[in-house]
Amino acid sequence: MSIKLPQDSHMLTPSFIYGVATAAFQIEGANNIDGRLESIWDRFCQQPNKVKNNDDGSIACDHYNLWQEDIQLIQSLGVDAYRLSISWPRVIQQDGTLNPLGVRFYEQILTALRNANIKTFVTLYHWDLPQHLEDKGGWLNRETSYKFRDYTHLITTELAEYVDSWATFNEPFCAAILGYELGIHAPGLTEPKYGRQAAHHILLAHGLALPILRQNVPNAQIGIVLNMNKSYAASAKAEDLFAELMRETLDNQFFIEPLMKGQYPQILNTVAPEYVPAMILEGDMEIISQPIDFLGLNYYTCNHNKFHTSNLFSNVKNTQEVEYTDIGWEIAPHAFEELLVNLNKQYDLPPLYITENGVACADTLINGVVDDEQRIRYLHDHINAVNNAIDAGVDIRGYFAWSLMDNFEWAEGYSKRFGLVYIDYQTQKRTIKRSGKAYRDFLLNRNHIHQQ
Ligand code: IFM
Repeated sequence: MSIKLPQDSHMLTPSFIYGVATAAFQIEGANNIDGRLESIWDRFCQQPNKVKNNDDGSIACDHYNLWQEDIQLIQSLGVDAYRLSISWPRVIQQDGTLNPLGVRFYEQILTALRNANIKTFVTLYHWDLPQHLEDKGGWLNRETSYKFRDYTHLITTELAEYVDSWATFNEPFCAAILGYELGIHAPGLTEPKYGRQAAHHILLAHGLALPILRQNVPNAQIGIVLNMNKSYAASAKAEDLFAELMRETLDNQFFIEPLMKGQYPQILNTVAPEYVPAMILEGDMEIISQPIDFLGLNYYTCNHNKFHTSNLFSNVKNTQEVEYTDIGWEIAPHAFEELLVNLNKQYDLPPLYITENGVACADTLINGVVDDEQRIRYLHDHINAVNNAIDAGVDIRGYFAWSLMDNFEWAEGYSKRFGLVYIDYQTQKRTIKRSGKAYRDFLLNRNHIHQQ
């Protein structure tokens, strides 16, 4: 099994960017070294049974110490770009000033990537809010949006010269709804109204950071990353079609519509006003909807929805026989293509990057080999889904596999493996899986095609 595209695919031209992605908390470890402050995920992990096996991020992939080896790994995969995130609590001290040791860590990584001719896609917030800000209300407190703007100003002033692309946030849906409404993620709050208010403040923070980024990094691309799954109705019954609409509205449109059109989905005002953020100040929507250079999209799976009287929808399994991943997510590349084509019809989109796509497999290392055939098929099928969407007119400029290496999978701890590289958490030994080699060979092959 290998990863292949049609010979005439636009995705084989040199301008299309391929990368691998990670996030700070998931790989770095060293969470109390060199002045790094506590984050909401450190605190969440300390609470019993919030994270599978009570795992935490104190060591993770020890990337804080092994970053040089990891950059060599990235290089050996032959990718064009690396997407990473900056840990806010590592680079900003309690008094709001920069932590030089934290800044130095990222400076070294970004310099090494530059020297290796690898483009850098940096995310400013991948869920690790400093705990001291959570203690003052976190994303429920409007003040946090201004703190994010200040952090953006300080860190982009320092790192401007090293970064090609800046994303303000990764997956506001997860940070706000999983963290403040469903309690599955840090900080673990479960008040129904909290999720949408936290989401509003995150989107506001994104908007407040944009002029700062325009000023500090005028030559970089600036955007935000949203996660989207494709929603389907469980049946053709009107009530299930309504459930599908509400799932799509609350999970996807709620986040993209403010960015693109400066409004939350109007249907919520009549059908589910409890999902409209309670505190929106005059001017907020204009701040949120300022132009961006790119939109990052993370795609993994689809969902099927049945009407539910109190929750509007409930998740059910597909009635067709389909394949699932080790984390229980349906594999649905056709849904990826549909999602992209639909979004392109709905909005006047900026260029898109697929900033994450990947699969959790029950990988095992046997005699030095991880034979992850399912992951190779997944990558092949999803890269081809992107190709079909491009053929249908969607402007997509890049694709990042999630993830470079196995890492801390949030509430699932280390039990789920998404990497192209296997991590032995006892020894920290890295082993490139068969999928990593297939991705590398696909990229090598692409280079040969355009050298001919
Ligand atoms: O590991 C996460 C990542 O941090 C955000 N997007 C989804 C991935 C897989 O769950």
